Amino acid sequence: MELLAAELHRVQALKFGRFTLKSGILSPVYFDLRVIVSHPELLNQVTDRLYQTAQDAGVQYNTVCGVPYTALPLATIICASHLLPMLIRRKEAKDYGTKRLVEGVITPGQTCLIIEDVVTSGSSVLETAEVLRGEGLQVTDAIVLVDREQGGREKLAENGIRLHAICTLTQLMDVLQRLGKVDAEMVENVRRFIAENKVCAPVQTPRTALSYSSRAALSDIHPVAKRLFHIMEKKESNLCVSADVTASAELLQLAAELGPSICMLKTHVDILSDFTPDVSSQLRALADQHNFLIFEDRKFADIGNTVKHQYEGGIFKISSWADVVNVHAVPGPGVVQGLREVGEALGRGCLVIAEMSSKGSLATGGYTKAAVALAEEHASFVFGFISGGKVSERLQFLHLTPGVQMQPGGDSLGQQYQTPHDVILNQGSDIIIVGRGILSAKKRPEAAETYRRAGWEAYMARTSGGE
Ligand code: 5BU
Repeated sequence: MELLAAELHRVQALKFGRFTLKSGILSPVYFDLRVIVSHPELLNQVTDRLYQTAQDAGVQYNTVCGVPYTALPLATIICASHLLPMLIRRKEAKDYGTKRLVEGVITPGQTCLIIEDVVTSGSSVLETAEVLRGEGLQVTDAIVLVDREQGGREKLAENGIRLHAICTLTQLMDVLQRLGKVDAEMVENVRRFIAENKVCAPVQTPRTALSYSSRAALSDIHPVAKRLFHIMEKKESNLCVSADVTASAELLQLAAELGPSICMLKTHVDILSDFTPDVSSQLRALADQHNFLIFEDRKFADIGNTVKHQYEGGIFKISSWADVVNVHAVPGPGVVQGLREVGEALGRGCLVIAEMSSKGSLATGGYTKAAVALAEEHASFVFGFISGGKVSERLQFLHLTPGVQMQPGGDSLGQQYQTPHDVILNQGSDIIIVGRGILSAKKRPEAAETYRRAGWEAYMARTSGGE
């Protein structure tokens, strides 16, 4: 420990002074472990200790992944020395396109050990864990060189990850003081800094910090989800407008005017008083022109054979123009299977209603859990949920939330509203569905832009939680 501390100090992998951290707080100590690649003996020493720490803790794992970028060489050395298969996580935030998020052979169900240099709040480790979990791997443990003791251990524990550190910042300071490398005043400064700057981890972290485009690149992503994630990122919009109007001309006007601001338009085609097949073709053309998806909020809830006809036939022929429909879980798997027989070949997708925004809704608790299980069992056709917030850990699933207005509240018939900020940032949902909040505004395009910006800002705040 003394040798390691002295070496880290000698190569200036830790520095003392006044440093502004990424979070904006002023710290008396700063770690820059990138330099250790220039000191091969130290590099070997660090990687030996990391490996040994995992061994001593009895951690069971099949593969190893370093948090990019500093820990990449650390993981590489550990894997090469101990003949362990490694995985590499890509960090680029955008433009994944066809690139994979994780390189190497992934065997779903296997356990991957995470290696990191320094843990502060734990969010970097968590982000890598989310990606690995999204690929079907288990993540149970992370090994780090230094734990800065600022809440990372607790935050990781809440997310099912045990943190094992070679040393804590406090231990490191004690050793450096014994070695005469730092004085008592500096030790006290750092002690006070640690005590005063615990990053308060929320009790639960329901949201994902992963970007929409990163999620589009996950394996097993549903083609409709992939398209939607790309549209959202491109248009900087997680807004779905609920076009609850009764005249076809008004519906088409809404689609044309709000098209540039939205990622999706939600319809209730059966409330139109003057529907003709021409309306759906014109709507389809507008969706293609403005690059948004059409979601017919039909809430299918019958036996498979009946919903199949309701989806494909009648006067509305929903499957011929709607990219997305939704189902109640009440009938059991048959409702999804029936729709899938029609929709899958057409490249359509389906959402399961896991929760409802209305007061007294029965879609709670055990029902919600069963709805999530139904979606998971039919992920070849289902790509997400209607819910008040995040209900599934599967990152490939989207969560869409209705009952959104700028002010919390409700209407006289039981509708209940949350704000865009609540829905995206606190509840961990992906898309806000807004009807009257926009429809009742004098200038609908401006109101839509206001909601688009609010939803996007909440998303940006959610994804920028780096260390
Ligand atoms: P509003 O005007 O923003 O309250 O409209 C909400 C829309 O979302 C409306 O079309 C409802 O039918 C739809 N909705 C909902 O409000 N709550 C739900 O749980 C579900 C759908 Br599912």
